[in-house]
Amino acid sequence: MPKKFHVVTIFPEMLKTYLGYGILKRAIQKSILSVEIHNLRDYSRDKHKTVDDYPFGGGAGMVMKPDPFFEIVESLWPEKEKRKIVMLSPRGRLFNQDTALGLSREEKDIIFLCGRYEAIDQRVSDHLVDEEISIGDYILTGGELPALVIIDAVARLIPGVLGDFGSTEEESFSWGLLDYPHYTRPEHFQGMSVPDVLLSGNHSEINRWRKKQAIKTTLEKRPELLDKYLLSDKDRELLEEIKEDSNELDRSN
Ligand code: 4FV
Repeated sequence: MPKKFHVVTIFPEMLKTYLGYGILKRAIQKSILSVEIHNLRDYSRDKHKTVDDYPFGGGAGMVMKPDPFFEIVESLWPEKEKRKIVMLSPRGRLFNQDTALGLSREEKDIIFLCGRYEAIDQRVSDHLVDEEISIGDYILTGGELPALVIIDAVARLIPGVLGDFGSTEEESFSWGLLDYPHYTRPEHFQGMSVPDVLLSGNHSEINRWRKKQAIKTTLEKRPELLDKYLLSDKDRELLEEIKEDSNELDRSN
């Protein structure tokens, strides 16, 4: 059974474009993934297919009307137990790789409600939405990009999607840490070379170097992630080495 996403938007073409390329396009062609896009305007009952109106209480901008959202959900996904309705909004739970993993294991169809204008009428969130998700603390012009970000991050965790484009197994090697440095040909470029260990063919040494680099990079750039990361004894050994290396560096400077 393909992993089923639905996206409710007033700009369907915007999504079709992004989904028509690369790994996502291939996963959809191989029916590992299905993304159905629905135009909210088709569920607006007035002859002008209006989906927004002036805010009660005044104020700038327009608010999206509740009725087209209730109309599409009640007509396409009446069974609550078979659907998970996700509204993209800056008020939502902050999206991260763990959220992506959770959604990749979700059995229900995942339905994204994409807002435009100032906001969506609060009654949609109060009575229809199962979860609000934010992709970050900034304000966008619409929920379409957040929906694509989530579909992209979740899709690559579905077995068979990445195929030989990389593997999430390998990724889980340093799940929760920042990635280690990657190199490819040419070996020598403008006087810049590649760390010898990567040319050694010694895979346990290569894995050790990669894990050390992942811990070092995380310590330098996102130390708060390291606090959350469960260090093994071997990792603790690498962390000590990293600290010694930097003390040596300080001493030598
Ligand atoms: C957003 C975010 C976001 C708010 C009003 C769309 C905009 C406009 N969604 N993560 N950050 N949404 O900024 O998810 O309708």
